[in-house]
Amino acid sequence: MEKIKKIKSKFRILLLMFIFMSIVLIPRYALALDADNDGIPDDMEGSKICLPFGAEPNSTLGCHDTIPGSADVFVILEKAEQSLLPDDPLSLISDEMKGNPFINLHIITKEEAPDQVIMDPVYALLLKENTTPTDGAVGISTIGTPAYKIYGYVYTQRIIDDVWNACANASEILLALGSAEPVQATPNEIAEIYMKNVAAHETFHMLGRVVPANKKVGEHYAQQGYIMDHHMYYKEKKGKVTWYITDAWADADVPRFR
Ligand SMILES: [Ca+2]
Ligand SMILES: [Ca+2]
Ligand SMILES: [Zn+2]
Repeated sequence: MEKIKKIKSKFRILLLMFIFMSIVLIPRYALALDADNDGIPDDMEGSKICLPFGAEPNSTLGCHDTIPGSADVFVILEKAEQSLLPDDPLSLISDEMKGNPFINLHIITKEEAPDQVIMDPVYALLLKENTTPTDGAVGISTIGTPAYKIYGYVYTQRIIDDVWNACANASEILLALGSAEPVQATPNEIAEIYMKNVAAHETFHMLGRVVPANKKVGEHYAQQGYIMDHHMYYKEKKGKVTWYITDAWADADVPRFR
């Protein structure tokens, strides 16, 4: 009797150890496969992803270099038929984040990622241009990660109308970019950087970036000078209209993938 008990308890210890190891060791091993946390496994980093996923290299569609240690972010930019977007609408991401180890931006076409799929479980973010002119938000998107299929909008005509309406009776028009001193600018120049700001802002919402909410005005308040917590505003004084538009990123502007 005594002997059987002993064997049973040894077996129980072994069983518990096995369960413990399954819980603790296996997930750790799985997580270690994607060191830069962009959904692309380590053993594929540094090589090309050819789209649609699995397409032969040198196919008519694109192959994209991935970078180990840098988040590879894929964005489908869906312009309106009569697009009002400036050239390179995502330049605030590609310029400002250059040298930042976190972002390697891939702007791709719908044909390259039908259904937004890059590779399971990585999706391209879908940023659409909407030229609806009536009042409303200048940008909207789902807060998420590339692990989900999500999309957002930038409302280009509303942005242009915003700027032109504000400047309609101005004797002088100025633009203060980031923390720089205001300089003279045209409404078109202001609308262009405004659209780039909104495109970058919505893209980063789709990467899970939010700022801590302010008690009174929520997440979009103009005070820190960062793209993610700033809506554009202007001041008018004796006919002089000054726009304040942010083109800087916060240190914590790190994309989230899971
Ligand atoms: Ca990776
Ligand atoms: Ca990467
Ligand atoms: Zn926002």
